[in-house]
Amino acid sequence: MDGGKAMASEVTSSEGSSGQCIPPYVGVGEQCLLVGTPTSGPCTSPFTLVGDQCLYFATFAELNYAEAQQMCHSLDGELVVINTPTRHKNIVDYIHANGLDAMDYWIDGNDKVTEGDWVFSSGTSVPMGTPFWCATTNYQEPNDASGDEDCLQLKLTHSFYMNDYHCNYSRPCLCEQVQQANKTVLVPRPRLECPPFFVEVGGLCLAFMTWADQTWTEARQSCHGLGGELAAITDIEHLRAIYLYLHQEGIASHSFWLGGTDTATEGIWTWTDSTSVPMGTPFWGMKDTKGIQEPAGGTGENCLLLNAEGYHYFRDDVCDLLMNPLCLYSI
Ligand SMILES: [Ca+2]
Ligand SMILES: [Ca+2]
Ligand SMILES: [Ca+2]
Repeated sequence: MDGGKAMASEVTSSEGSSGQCIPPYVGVGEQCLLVGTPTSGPCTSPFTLVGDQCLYFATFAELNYAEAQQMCHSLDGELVVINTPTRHKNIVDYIHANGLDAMDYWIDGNDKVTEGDWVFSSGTSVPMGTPFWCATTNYQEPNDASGDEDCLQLKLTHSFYMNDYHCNYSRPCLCEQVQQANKTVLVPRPRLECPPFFVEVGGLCLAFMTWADQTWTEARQSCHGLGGELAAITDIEHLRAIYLYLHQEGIASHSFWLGGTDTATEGIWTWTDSTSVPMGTPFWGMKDTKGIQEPAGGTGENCLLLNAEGYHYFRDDVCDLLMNPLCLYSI
């Protein structure tokens, strides 16, 4: 794994209460580091050079296809495009050489629009047949099993040949750093101002950690691990931008912790920096249609949730519930 080293500026310790590193960080010696961070070369952290591609193996994450795409976007990447036999071979060799061979990986390609018409997210065609797709003497993938396999993966039990699979199943994924126009030349695109795992939404750098189901306190630690903080949303335009982004990226079934709490004084909602949480409409959702508005949970509900079931309005909920962190990186 490229030595497992990280650039000094990228070293961010992120230990949970158990003393273990919080994904995407992994333990290297006594430190928690981003995996595969290259010390040099054309790839930007946390991508690693594999053949002529800069790749990131998100081995820690169990994500459906849309979630996997969103994670890659948060790294200024996409799910990896495997469009030549050499790239396929390079990746499979790397998987075996680095002990990454215990799982399936989502890769770019789907036939959602027209059954049997496999396209990359760029719209170009996925190569069919040998030596890409799995085949036995009896059958060949893609087989659209159960009439419901529209997303592309490299499958462990198919020896990392291509397989069509159920888009809603949770699997790790393989991201590729998006390069400049000529994809055969490794010139990294200049990074947006947001660091890895953060994506620009409404002018903010936000990390939607769909792979972490955590209490509010654990979620805060995870945000700290990425160099951020549980998000404070004070501009209603930002809430609108988040709402649109969740639907655009297909992750609107997720609920996210924000940094608001009234644990210190019941009814007095503050962000983690002690500034006030805006109250009322249009931030907080309705509890019912008889005039009761959130927050309505009293002393039993002291943490601020963007609840999918509540259409991502502000709602108070039980701090020990397991939800996804929504982190903000302050530039
Ligand atoms: Ca299909
Ligand atoms: Ca299949
Ligand atoms: Ca409360």
